[in-house]
Amino acid sequence: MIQNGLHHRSCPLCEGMCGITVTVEGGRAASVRANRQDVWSQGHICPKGTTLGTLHHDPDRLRTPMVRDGNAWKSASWEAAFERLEMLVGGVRNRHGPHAFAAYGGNMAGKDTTLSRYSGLMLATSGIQQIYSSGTVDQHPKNLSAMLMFGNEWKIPIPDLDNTDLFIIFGGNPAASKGSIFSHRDVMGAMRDLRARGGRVIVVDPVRTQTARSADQWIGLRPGSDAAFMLGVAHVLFARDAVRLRHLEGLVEGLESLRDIVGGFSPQSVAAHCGIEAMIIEDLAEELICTERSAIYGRIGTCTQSFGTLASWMIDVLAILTGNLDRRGGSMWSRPVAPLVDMLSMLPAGMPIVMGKSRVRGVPAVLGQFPASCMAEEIATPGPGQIKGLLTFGANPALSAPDSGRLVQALPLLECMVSLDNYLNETTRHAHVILPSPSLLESEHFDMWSWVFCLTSGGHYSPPVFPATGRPEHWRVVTRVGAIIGGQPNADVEAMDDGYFRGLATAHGIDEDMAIEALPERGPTRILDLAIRTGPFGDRFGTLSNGLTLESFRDKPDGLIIAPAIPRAIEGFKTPSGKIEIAPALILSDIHRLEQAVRTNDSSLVLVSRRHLRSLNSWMHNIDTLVKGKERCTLQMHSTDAATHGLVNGEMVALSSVAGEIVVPLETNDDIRPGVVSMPHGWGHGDPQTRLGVAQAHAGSNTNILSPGTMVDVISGNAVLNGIPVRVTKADLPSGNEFGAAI
Ligand SMILES: Nc1nc2c(c(=O)[nH]1)N[C@H]1C(S)=C(S)[C@@H](COP(=O)(O)OP(=O)(O)OC[C@H]3O[C@@H](n4cnc5c(=O)[nH]c(N)nc54)[C@H](O)[C@@H]3O)O[C@H]1N2
Ligand SMILES: Nc1nc2c(c(=O)[nH]1)N[C@H]1C(S)=C(S)[C@@H](COP(=O)(O)OP(=O)(O)OC[C@H]3O[C@@H](n4cnc5c(=O)[nH]c(N)nc54)[C@H](O)[C@@H]3O)O[C@H]1N2
Ligand code: SF4
Ligand SMILES: [Mo]
Repeated sequence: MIQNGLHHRSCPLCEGMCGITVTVEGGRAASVRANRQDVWSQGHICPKGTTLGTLHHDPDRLRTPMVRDGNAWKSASWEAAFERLEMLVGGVRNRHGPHAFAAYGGNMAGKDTTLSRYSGLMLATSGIQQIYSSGTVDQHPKNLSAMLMFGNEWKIPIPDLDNTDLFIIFGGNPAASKGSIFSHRDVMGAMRDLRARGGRVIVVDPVRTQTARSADQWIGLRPGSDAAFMLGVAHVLFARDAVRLRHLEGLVEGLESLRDIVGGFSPQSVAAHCGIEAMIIEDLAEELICTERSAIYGRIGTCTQSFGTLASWMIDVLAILTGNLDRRGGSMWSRPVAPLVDMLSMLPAGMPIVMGKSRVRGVPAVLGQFPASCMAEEIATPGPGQIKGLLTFGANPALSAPDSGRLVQALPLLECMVSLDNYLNETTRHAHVILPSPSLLESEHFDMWSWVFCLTSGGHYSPPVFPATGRPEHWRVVTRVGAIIGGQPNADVEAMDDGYFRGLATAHGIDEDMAIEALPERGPTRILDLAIRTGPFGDRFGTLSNGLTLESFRDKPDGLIIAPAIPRAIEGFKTPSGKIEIAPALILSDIHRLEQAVRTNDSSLVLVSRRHLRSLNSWMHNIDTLVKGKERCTLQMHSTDAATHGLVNGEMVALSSVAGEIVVPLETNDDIRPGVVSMPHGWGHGDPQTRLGVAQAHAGSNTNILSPGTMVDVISGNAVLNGIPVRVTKADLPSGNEFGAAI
């Protein structure tokens, strides 16, 4: 039954976790508005959140499974779709053995609540060993540095913006992204508050973004030079004898090794590589020394670049050297109410951090994942071990992954591709079977991921607004897909779910029989309840009085705030020394590559990426209100560079790299460092085989055709999407160029 009236929930689209109200009239979501009563967001919202109703009613959103015969798609019953999948999987397993399948999980795999809880079970039962994800096109370097420094890939320090005196952002633009690996109700508002109380904000970014324009200082460094920049800052701290571990004294291992490394990176020696005056580095160090509390934050610009792991590491190194880690007003660790992430690490216990070798390129899987940029070659290169079957879930690598031109050529070679996705888009059009999730308004939601990145412990349980009728429960679909790929098509999914739940309970020191008796109803809700009950504020199944259960959130439609973050170093670290490892050997092994780069000083024109408030990676471009208006998929270039190249604002230009070439409108602008150009990712919706009516009319160009698969951050394997050497010419000139790129 669809209930007309006002439904309170939280928006799942980004880490802002805004409280919203959905007004349902006549069975339709008539409007979505900010919920001023929401205890977390207090009325904050952005244009994307207001479109959740439009998204639900989008006629292109898939409501039934789809199966493909040649180029013809037809809607199928769930049983028919599973049968087709079973047949295709059987063929792949017979011809190529049980290990010919790979999986690629994307951004929506974390936000589709059921998928986020069941993808671990699905992957485990599928027996898939080659796991890829958008993680290696995103935060993998930060996962690696957190694992090596603090013993847990998700133990990522979060800036305590509300209590700091100095906020420094490297490579993040919360004005567009709303914050990432940093959940805050309103980052820009908190920056204003900080400045109003006499604090300072510094933004380090090759582009003078809206965030940079709202700061006290913009440092427009060269892309990829953050690690050298921060080593220069650390050099000054050591040289002035200003390293102050404060409360971390005795908890840090490797300080002497760090001191030795840092000695080689004086501000003068790195300034040319960073493309700024040495004095800027010295002044920043000075400001860190003189400021009581500082919070340093790095995001996608520090990860998806040539020295992603070194830059991610140095952010936390500077926090340690100034005594600002694990301290109010510095950077702290969260205490999520429902810490599912601890349960579902991609790296099973006991597995080495770096393991195996990819077949074609010979690179290791880091933290259990092969680099996304390897996937095209693993599909396209014949020989034993070639990928013949692919499972994608909540991902659109045809637009989002590096070298996407090659990937799109490789996908048709697959003998079986199944996608858990809600659209027939640039990736899923290559699938043989697409299995849709319920819409976001047909799903329950509790943002287990975003609270992990939040220095407030709290929660918000949102029951579905609309019933997901005429389909099996989503968890059954996800579990069954894993079983089919694993060669057990007739497996009992209920028994699998019970087994999974028992395993999770045991892992948390809870008696499994007692847990299953207490929570007999199968599905994602009981996993959430288990996570809350075994979390830091949980009731441990009645053992702790006043502890939380899911019930505590059910009658709190405006959410529940529990507590602020507290220092956690005292809990210890699962590192080899049991302390914070400030100079992990694996990270130091990459210093030599940085030293070489610092000496080389490349002066090519380079491409970086950007985001926009009204867009979400590749997939919200099918909503008219978000794409209408001024063209957003443009190449931004400094006006002096445009003049040098003989180009004018608004004209079409050909943009090429070693990987390929695209044509895009030019937008000149003086808020970008000369020598750097910027493009948004996620566009390029021109493929007529997709079913995205609105997006096709606002197609744009796919910047990832230009991201070479060979450009990776060496130790993490993460894609380099920023700092790509490119050439820009008038679009009507012959396209052959020094890179030998093909269109
Ligand atoms: N050049 C460049 N490339 C980038 C980036 C960049 O900055 N520059 N950023 C990178 C980053 S940080 C990321 S995270 C990746 C994202 O990479 P991906 O995760 O591969 O891409 P998305 O566009 O987020 O795709 C989400 C998919 O989920 C589907 N979907 C929507 N709703 C649902 C749902 O409810 N359930 C399911 N199962 N699916 C749903 C959509 O149709 C879409 O196919 O892109 C990366 N690519
Ligand atoms: N509206 C909106 N919100 C989103 C998303 C979205 O697509 N749209 N995507 C979500 C996802 S998946 C993610 S991961 C987050 C990302 O969140 P953010 O990291 O805040 O996202 P961006 O806006 O891409 O900001 C990256 C910045 O890094 C800069 N940069 C590029 N190269 C370098 C470099 O070498 N060094 C430095 N210091 N800076 C550099 C770019 O110029 C850009 O301003 O956003 C999330 N939120
Ligand atoms: S800021 Fe993020 S959570 Fe808030 S409405 Fe926008 S997309 Fe949703
Ligand atoms: Mo991301």
